Amino acid sequence: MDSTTVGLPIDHIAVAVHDIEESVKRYETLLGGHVVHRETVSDQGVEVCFIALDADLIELLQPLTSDSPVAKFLQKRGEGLHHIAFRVDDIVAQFDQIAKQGLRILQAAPVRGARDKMIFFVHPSDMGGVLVEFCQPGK
Ligand code: CMX
Repeated sequence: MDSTTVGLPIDHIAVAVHDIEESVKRYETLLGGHVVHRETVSDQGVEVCFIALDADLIELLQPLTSDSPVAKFLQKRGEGLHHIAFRVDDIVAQFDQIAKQGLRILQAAPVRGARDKMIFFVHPSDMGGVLVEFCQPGK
């Protein structure tokens, strides 16, 4: 491993948008990205679309209902960076480690998210204003 490669890898960066179709066009036309996955994640109240750009993934999030967390975010702050997701090998170990540090975790235990990953979120007020997701890829 390169000695400069330390810490958890970023799995994806998520952007909250009003209109996923419009945003997809922007990422495809201006940045050369292409759609690799679309899904409705009802438990999180979002329609998601993953766009591959080189080796990185952008997740576009469009709210399904007006009372979902992403709808609330859009009402308050408008479109923009919503969260950064870090990939881990063992989501339960990561959950326990973060819980031990007393950070505000938004789920009682890891839950199933998009692409069959197990995920949990840490509140932005405990992470310097950035909503952070940890995710473990599905088998
Ligand atoms: N990034 C940074 N700050 C955020 C934020 C975000 N995504 N969402 C909310 N905040 C800030 C608000 O601006 C507000 O700050 P101030 O107190 O300074 O005004 C504060 O957090 C509280 O915000 P709120 O509007 O009162 O919202 P809630 O506390 O009710 O909810 C949060 C915030 C993070 C707990 C909620 O959005 C949540 O549970 N998020 C996790 C789930 C989620 O976002 N799911 C969608 C994506 C799922 C997926 O990728 O599949």
